[in-house]
Amino acid sequence: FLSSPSDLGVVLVGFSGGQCKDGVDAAPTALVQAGLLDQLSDELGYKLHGDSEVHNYNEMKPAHDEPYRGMKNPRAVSAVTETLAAQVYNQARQGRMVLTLGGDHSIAIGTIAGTAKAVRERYNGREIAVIWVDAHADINTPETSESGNVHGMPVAFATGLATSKERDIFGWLTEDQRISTRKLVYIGLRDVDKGEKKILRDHGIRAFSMHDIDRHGIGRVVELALAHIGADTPIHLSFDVDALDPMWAPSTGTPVRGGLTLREGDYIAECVHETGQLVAMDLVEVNPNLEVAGASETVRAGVSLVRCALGDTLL
Ligand code: NNH
Ligand code: MN
Ligand code: MN
Ligand code: MN
Repeated sequence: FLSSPSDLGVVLVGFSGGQCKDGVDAAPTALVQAGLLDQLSDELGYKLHGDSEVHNYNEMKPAHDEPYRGMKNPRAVSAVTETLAAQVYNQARQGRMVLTLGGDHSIAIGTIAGTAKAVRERYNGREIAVIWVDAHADINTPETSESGNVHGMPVAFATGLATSKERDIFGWLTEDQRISTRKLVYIGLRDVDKGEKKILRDHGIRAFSMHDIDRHGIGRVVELALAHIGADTPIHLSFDVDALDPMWAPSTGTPVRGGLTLREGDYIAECVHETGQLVAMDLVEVNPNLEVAGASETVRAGVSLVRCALGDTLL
């Protein structure tokens, strides 16, 4: 699905408005300083396009931004993700793989919108699949959310389970930017809200929890997840670093114990790469300001996940 497999569109998103903890906006800088982009070009042979500087999207502050349907910072998150959707679209439409470094997970409203639209245009109407690797399902609607944090809602907006008529509060999202719940698959879930469980059940959404990984092993789970998507579908991989156990990724806003080992995370990324179907990846929720002792470990884990998804091999 990529016309130029060695061209990579890079989008660096310094943004924390989808949740309440400062610092997640510093992740792209930390990942770049750890050498990620240099490694992608020098070791993995990618030609990099797009951002060489981090966008400080926290500066995109609307004059007023009171909560709407319980959502916090709704206009700010909407404006940032709308801008991002265009950025990702402009890279993806040229047949480039797109790597987005967040930022909190609300940014996936924009990245998925950009990928979905570009792939539809390039491949006459073809839909993308999304593999969402996360401790959380991020499929709350504004009405089911207990926190009001938009980073717990991106999948609801991306699938159209949540919609809005306010143009400046996600009303800009159009049908060609959305994905189907049938082409969505989760890996790593272990902290799913009550309302989210009902949504997953009601819509028959394919989800592999940590329980499934314990029972079947990561090898079988990834095999089943990819089989659900099918061999002919472009894949957007949205990787929340909190899918990893806090042992490997302590510096994140909402760590949940009992998660993936770093090798299991890397294995998922490696297998997605092997399909040849990967068109976009997000790496989100690295927060170097939290658990400062573990920040460099968390950044290293993030670097490793991206390298694996982009084709680093062990042998
Ligand atoms: N489900 C909770 C919420 O809606 C927590 C979401 N937190 C995340 N998601 N880090 O990945 O706010
Ligand atoms: Mn730019
Ligand atoms: Mn998430
Ligand atoms: Mn999460």
